[in-house]
Amino acid sequence: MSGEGDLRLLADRLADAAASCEAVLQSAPDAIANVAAAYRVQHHVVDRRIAEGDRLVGLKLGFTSRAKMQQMDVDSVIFGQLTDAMRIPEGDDVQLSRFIHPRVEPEVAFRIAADADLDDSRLQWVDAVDAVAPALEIIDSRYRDFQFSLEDVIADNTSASAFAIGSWSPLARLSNRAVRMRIDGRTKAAGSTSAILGDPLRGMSWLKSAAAQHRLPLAPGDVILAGAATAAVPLVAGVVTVDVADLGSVTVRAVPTEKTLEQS
Ligand code: OOG
Ligand code: MG
Repeated sequence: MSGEGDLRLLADRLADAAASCEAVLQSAPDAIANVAAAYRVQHHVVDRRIAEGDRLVGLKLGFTSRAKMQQMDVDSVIFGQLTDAMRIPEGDDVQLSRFIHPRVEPEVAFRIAADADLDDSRLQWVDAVDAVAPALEIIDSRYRDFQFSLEDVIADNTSASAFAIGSWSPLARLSNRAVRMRIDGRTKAAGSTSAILGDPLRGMSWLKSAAAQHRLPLAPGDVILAGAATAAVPLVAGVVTVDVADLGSVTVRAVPTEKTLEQS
């Protein structure tokens, strides 16, 4: 059984791994007793980022598609927390040196309407969404070899590391839109939005019940990443583009870090 102090130590280890880009070993089998304890570690990890200056900007869902569950051998939907420092403006460069062993995956994002009253218990969260956009997520497990248990990955803020969002469109039905991810023009993954819980908007109903159990810090204007439609692929240097049919695309450029030349 882990006390709060032990969970805080685990959180510090994960936060240090992210800051130093050095992977850590998975936690011992009994170190995180259950999913509830794992979310407590996640809250400590995120609280530390906030103490260091980050601002929460939304939530992400994980393992909402069979492709992702099979890839990582995990079979539960989970949530993580997004901060402003993780956001890459559409079209911008992102330095690969920020990450340990990054992977990229195609997603869709929802936006919570500015006038949504999330404290109203009668509100269906699907009704709180006013816009949708193509998105990509860069995940970067802090665990060695990208190997983890369900509790480990929840504690590690669901491998959240960076994300980019394309242009917002008014909310529309999203089932069965073709999704494609390319790096330097070469297709790396292809699928459909139906792979995400049958319809990505279902994730909002899942979040509403998760919010009833956890301290979920969602606010009007925040974004929700609905989870990857396909398995993730290793992120290498190049231009990464995700297209979602009828929604448009989002692009970032992953760049290797220039080595500083020693002056002689
Ligand atoms: C965990 C994050 C899962 C998704 O979209 O399914 C996720 C991982 O695969 O490391 O972000
Ligand atoms: Mg994801």
